[in-house]
Amino acid sequence: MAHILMKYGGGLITTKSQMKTVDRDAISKLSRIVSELSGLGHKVTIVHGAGSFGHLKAKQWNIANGAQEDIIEQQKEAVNSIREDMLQLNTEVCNSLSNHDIESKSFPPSDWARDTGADFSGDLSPIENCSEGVVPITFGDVVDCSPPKLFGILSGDDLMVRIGKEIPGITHCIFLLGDTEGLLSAPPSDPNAALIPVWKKDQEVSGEHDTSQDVTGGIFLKLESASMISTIIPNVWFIDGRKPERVIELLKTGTTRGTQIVQ
Ligand code: IP8
Repeated sequence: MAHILMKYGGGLITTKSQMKTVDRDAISKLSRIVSELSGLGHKVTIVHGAGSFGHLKAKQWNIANGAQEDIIEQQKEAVNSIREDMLQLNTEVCNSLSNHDIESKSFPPSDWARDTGADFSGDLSPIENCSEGVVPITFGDVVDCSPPKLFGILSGDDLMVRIGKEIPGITHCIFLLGDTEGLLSAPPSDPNAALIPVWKKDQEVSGEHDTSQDVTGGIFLKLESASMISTIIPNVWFIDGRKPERVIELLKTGTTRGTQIVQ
């Protein structure tokens, strides 16, 4: 039996550029795969990103850089509002799982995590000890931070690192991407971009980080996170989330189309 830690990219489950637009078809396809994996006897843990339920307001009020005296009141309002929006997106994911007869339990980071980056503080044991047959879910969120910052953005990629490294028994760690088949030799918009099937730390990539919509680190943070996880977990992959059946193929055959991250 495998234990698969999956991250649904925010750009996969929402339209990133349009405020709070959820992609229910993409989410439903993912739920079907989770149901199939459970049917095969595997355990699944899910982390999801924020997409347009988090990044746009966070960008507008500069939440990632913490409290700023001149706009603190608006920032506090934005923090509450982003947290509510994230709960709403999370409910979409959970409802879809439930429509596929999968029971899940959510762990919103604003309730249990503090500070940002992969060394954030927070107790992962409730996620680890979630009842058998129940899929634990957590997600990128606005978390409280020590002064002077007061608040900041904890990315789902940082949660992947900590869960991947600290919860024992995880065999596969999969980043499901919204706009690409894996890591490409050039940005996805470039027609000459080719899929890189295996990526090793320090191998150069020419990625792009769309700072107009993304307040966390884009593909570079994902690579760094995946590379850290691959020190512990053997099967770390970037896979096209629009074709989640590739996850089943990976589990059944040991390989699929995507990028494997190795040490
Ligand atoms: O999409 C970011 O999480 P990510 C969370 O996993 C917010 O990087 C609230 C912008």
